[in-house]
Parts: sequence; structure tokens; C-alpha cells
Amino acid sequence: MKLLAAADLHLGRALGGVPCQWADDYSPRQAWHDLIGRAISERVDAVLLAGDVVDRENRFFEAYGVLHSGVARLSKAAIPVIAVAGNHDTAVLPELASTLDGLNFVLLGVGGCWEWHDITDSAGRRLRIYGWSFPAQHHRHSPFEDPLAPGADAPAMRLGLLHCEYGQAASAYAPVQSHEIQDSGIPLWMLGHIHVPQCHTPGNSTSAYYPGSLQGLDAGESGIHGALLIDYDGDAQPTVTPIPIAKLAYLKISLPTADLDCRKAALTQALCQAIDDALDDDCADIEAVVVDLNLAGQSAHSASEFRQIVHEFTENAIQDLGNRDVALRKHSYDIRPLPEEINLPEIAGGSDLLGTLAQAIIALEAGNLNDPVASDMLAEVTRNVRRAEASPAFDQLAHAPLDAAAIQHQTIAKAYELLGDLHRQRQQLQERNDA
Ligand SMILES: [Mn+2]
Repeated sequence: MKLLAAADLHLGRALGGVPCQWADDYSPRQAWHDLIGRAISERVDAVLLAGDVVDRENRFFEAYGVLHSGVARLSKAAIPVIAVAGNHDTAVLPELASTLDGLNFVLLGVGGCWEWHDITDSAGRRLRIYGWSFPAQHHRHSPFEDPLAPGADAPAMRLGLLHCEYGQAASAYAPVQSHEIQDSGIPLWMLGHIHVPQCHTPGNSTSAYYPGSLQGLDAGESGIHGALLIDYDGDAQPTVTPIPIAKLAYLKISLPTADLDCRKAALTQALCQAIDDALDDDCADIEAVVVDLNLAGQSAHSASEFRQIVHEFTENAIQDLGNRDVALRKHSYDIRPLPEEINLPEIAGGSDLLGTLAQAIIALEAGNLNDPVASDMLAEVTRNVRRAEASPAFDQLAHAPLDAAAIQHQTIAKAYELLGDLHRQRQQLQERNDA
């Protein structure tokens, strides 16, 4: 008996932070098509969907066609789809389900009551799937407040399908505590809601998996995304294997600047290598990568020199790097000068602008705010960060305010960038004068 489980498809949503050329090629809809292809090629006995299949209640029309055609393809291949509704598709999924008449689609636990459905494989082995659907957009009670009974004639092979917040005593999204999963009498759970893949083992004989969003939906959902292949080899506790499905991956990449030449070719090569390292060998299907790049470490070149090289990179939204297309979403710099090139204590002895800046950096690094320049710089950066955080553009984002330590760190990085630029200008001036 083989099953393919996925969660948090969010059909109808557009991916965040990707170049517009990619909007059609890489979408939750595309991942759903690819999931169906995989289910058919693996000849699974069922596809399981753990909620948030549709992005929002008002996405009926966006979701209707894709869900219908996908379920129809699976039905034609004699693969049933068994789903529960999550907090995003509480009403729209039951509505959609009612239009899938004649197709092999089972929505379990509508209205927040446990329900089960048996499937039987070609060898006659029977699996019982238990499910519970969100009755409203918010649900502050544990789904287990409605007792979960095994039902008549329950087979040994049992699986639970649930959209919930695992490991929580209180939450607006169906909080479930680990002991409730452990005491359920169901050895394997497929959960939805958390978009980052996770595995929990509340007991020796109980596992609960979050497959994570089928396709990462924004830069917060980085790494490889896909589904889980569940293989019962006659055992109540099957093997569970991640199956990459998404063809676009968000990656956070940090490149050390110590041995990095400040040239586009060197940067491209280092970036390619880092992307290859981040994606396992079995992820060759990743076609598109959205990168948040951080350059950090010591270098003979300042942040602004590196920034110029990276800008050449971002002129074209998408770079074709051989086997993959890459888009830079964000780039940040945390670069320190080489001590043999810029001797900070020595420069700080000077009374010119460079000396003042060097003194401020030394003070900032020591956390000494008696230095008036250091304290002014920090106050100015803090004011700007707070103003940006208070702007309407940030309102829509679940964005924790930067803490004081992070602001201080960024101020130091920026001060070093300025120091490097000033130092270089002074050298150039000196060379000109010498000539
Ligand atoms: Mn979700």
C-alpha cells in the first residue's frame, strides 16, 4: 500500500518575491499538477491532502478548474483523493467537494467531527484514514475534544489526517498536544498548517509529519518542498520518504568573502557552488532558485565594491546559470577590511574624518555609547529602522521588529563600508598627488 501525502497547497496564491516571468511557470497550481504526475507514476493507492488546499475562501473560481481537472486525472487512474479542510479553506473546500460528484474525492470530518474512510489496495490490505476538518476559520479547541473512536472493524493500518498546530496548548488554529496524538491509537499522522517540513515522534510507535507547503510560497519557506511517500510493507508503521515536487526553491545563501574575488565571474561561480551544496543530489528537478544573498567576512574590497558587482547580477531579473535559473531577491553585506590594509587603531589616532569614523567603529564594537559619533549614528539608524517598520508597507507583513543588537550590528557593517570607501578615496587621491 502506497500513499502520497501533501499539505498547504494554497491553490490560487501567487508566489512572493519572484520575478514576474516566473509567476505562471512556478505556482501552487503547477506543483499540484506535478504532484498528480508523481502519484500516477508511483502508482499510489491514494493521495492525501492535509488542508489549506485552497488559499482563501474567495478563491473558488481560481481553484475550481485546477482542483477539478486534477482530481479527474487521478480518478481516471483509479487513485482516490482524501482531504481535510484547514483554516484557509474551511468553507470553500466543502463547496468545491460538492462539485466533484462522480469523482473519487473524499472530504473527511466536515464541521469539525471525526470521520473515517477505508481504502483497500490490490492485495486486499485495508487502511483506515481518520480525518477532521476546520469548522470555522479559527478554532481554539483541540480537535480531540470530539472523541476519536476507532470505529467498527478497524484494521491495524490506521492513519490520521489533520490540519492543526502541533505541540500547543493554546492557539487559534486547532491546538493539539503531543500526548493527544500519542493517545489517539493511530500510529501515523499527516498534518497541515506548518509550512516548513517537520517530523514529530510523541511516542515510540507514533509519528506525526508536516509535509510542509507543497511549493514554498515565499522566502520564509526556503529549501526543498514537496510531498511524503508513505509505503506500508504490511506493517502498521510504514516508511515515510520525502518526495521533492516544487521546481522553485527559495534559498538563503551566505558567501564568505575571505577568498572571494570581487569580479562577476568569481561571484557567479561561488554562488553556483553554494546553490549546488544547498540542494541535494536528488533535487536535480529544481529549475529556479530565488536567493537571499549575504556576503560576509574579511576582504580587501568594501561592501560597496561587492554591491556594484551584485548589481550587474540584478540588472537582468533572471540569470541562466547552466542547469538552473537564478533570481536574487535580496542582498546584504557584512564585510570587514583586512587588518593589514586598514589598521583600525592606527587610523583612529588621526583627527580627520577617517579617524573619527574609526573611533566610532571601535566604540560601537565595544558597545561604548559615550562616543558622540557612535551614539549619533546608532540613534539615526534606529530612527530610520523604526520609521520603516511603522510604514503602511510593513503593516501587511508578520515582521518582528529588529532588536537593538541587530540594529547595532547593521550600523557597524554600514560604518565599515563607509570606512572602506573613504580609505579607498584617500588612497586614490594620494596616488594622484604622487603622480
Ligand atoms: Mn497553510
